Amino acid sequence: MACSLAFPVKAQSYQPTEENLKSRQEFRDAKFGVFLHWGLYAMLATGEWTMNNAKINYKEYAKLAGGFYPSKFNAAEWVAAIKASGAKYICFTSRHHEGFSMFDTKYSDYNIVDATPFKRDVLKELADECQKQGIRLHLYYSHIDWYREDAVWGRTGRGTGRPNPEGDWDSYYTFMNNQLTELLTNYGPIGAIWFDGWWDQDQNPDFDWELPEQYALIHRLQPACLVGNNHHQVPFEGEDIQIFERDLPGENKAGLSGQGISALPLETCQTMNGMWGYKITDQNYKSTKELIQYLVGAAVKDANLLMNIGPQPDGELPEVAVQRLAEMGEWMKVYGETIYGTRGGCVAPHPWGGTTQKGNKLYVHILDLQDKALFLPIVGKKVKKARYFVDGTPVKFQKNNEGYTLLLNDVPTDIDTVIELELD
Ligand code: FHN
Repeated sequence: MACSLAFPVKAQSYQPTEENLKSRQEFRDAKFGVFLHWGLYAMLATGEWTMNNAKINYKEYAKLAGGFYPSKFNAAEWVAAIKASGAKYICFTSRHHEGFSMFDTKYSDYNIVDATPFKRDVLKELADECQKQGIRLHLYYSHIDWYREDAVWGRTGRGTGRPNPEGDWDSYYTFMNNQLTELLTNYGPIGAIWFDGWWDQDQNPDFDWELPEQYALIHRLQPACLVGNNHHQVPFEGEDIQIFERDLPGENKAGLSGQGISALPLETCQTMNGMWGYKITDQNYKSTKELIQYLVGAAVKDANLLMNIGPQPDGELPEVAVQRLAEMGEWMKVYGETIYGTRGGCVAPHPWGGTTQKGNKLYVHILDLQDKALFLPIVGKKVKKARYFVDGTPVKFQKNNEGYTLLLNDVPTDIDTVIELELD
């Protein structure tokens, strides 16, 4: 259905199961998720890379855990606030590059239950609440670890004082797989495992992350669980979704997304302000209009938006973020039908916006148009009716050899003026 250029992933021996294929479709239907970057770094309030950037010694950094007591953490409130936005899934950082596990793991004491006075398995609380409130849970999992001595050094985390650059790959790989087994055994259905950090070894092309075996483990434990890897490359064998960072598929403003677009379900992750982890000085939140337009921009490119929030060290979501979520939710209540369950429409994205499509309905999303006429290159299909989605007011249109021109009543000024076309 999508008109955007897509080329298939190279022939693969990985055969996704029926459950997995179903899960991919559900993922594509969902369109909107919320990313949560939460770890010890929230306490430093300068983003999730502080340990690396400030070259903090790993043993000193670990002392943060002794003071981590997010007294206001309330999973029910998080999930309710996120659900109110219309998001259909939450992706939570189970363990980020700092190496601290935000869940109860028996494979390292450096975790929220054993190493903090809080002693609560926040992931368990979140997972239970997601089940209760009916929203999917995805888990971010870092391949990088700036704390563990067995983690092989890559190009980051070199200043954290660990003694052995060689690490011990077998030990670290076993540790990761043990943790993944816990994550996929103890927390109910997990919608996706979202890996990050492959790129840490991009200056060492012979490095083998042994991904196929790891991916197979995930698919064995939960066949419906999607595997994604934020490696900034075209998807590898065994992956179920393709991730883009800070750019919509086909764009590369942030410099991390030059890769081609595969035929797998697509997801773009983006920050709500400018940072992933909590940064106290970053109040530069995108406006509700920008966020909605980004979500629509993703949908017309047949991609999901995974929008990030960095929870505070006290366990609350930042107030501005909660407000943005609520405002996005208000918009989704009205326009969700033109987003959820759609695919990129048969008119490719243009600078004015783009289209989503469901059955014979083509939704024209006009984001930026300084005109009352809009030409749509629709050929081989007949437009039967056109109307403003919001109130059903008919829209006049003219046909010529190259397509159809919509004749709008006014120059569009809404965040997204949606015209619903009924196709033959
Ligand atoms: O290094 C991480 C970063 O902290 C954050 O998690 C983002 C999210 O896409 N991924 C990495 C950078 O590519």
